[in-house]
Amino acid sequence: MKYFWALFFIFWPIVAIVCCWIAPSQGWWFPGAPEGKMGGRIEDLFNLIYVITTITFVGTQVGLGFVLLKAAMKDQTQKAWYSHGSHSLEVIWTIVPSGILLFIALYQLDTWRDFRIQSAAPDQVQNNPIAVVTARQFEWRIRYPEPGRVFKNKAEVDQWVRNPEPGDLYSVNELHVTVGEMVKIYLRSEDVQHSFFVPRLRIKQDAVPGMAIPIWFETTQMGERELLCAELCGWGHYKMKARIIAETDEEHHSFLKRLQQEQSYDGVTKLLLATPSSHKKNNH
Ligand SMILES: [Cu+2]
Repeated sequence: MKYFWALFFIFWPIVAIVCCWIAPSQGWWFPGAPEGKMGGRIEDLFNLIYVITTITFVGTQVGLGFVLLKAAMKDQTQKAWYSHGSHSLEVIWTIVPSGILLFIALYQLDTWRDFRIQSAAPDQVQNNPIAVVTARQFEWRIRYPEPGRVFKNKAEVDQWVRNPEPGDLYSVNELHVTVGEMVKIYLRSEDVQHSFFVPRLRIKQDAVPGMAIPIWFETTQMGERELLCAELCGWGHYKMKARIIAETDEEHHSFLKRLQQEQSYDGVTKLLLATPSSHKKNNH
């Protein structure tokens, strides 16, 4: 029992080292390699912080285990000795973490700018949003501008983001984008706080009620990738799974066209057109 706590606290850093070592290769953090340039840069930052926290956790646990082990090995008849703290130690463990945090804050500035600062967004997406994505309990509602809609300036974009227009097109839990192209969406929430998380792209952004937050990203591969909600937003949080579908320019146009046809369909015309042939069938 003398050595129990010492061994207990030495055991956990060993588990931590093993887990941290195998986690990236096992895909425990992210599914597969990051997609796009931005995905790679975000993953690099993630890995940097991951290494720092691993070293800190293991370091402090080893320190704790060492102190406990030293105490357990001591002559048990000795009187206890009380410390009233150490000034120099306090200074060291205040300055070192502050320095590390300051380093992370400065080191990530470039990525933050390219990913978050509106004026740094590429020209082609400045006044060219492809959709407004509105999170609500418990789904993602997507509103595309009418095909061919051109926004003259930022004020017009802001106006459109907040006020739907008659020609807008809608879909649920399926965001279509053009592959290989930087696209910009506006993120909104209808009720509580949600979080737009695309693991493959390494993008995560909160959807905050009352705000319309622009984000831009690029897909490099055709096909589907998951879009999840990363903020516990209520009992049905687990259901907020959607897809981002990257397709060619042509496919994207025909998708919007199809959506437009479906939504402008009056519910009668097709039926009337279909009647003569069905009559024929019946006569046979
Ligand atoms: Cu949610």
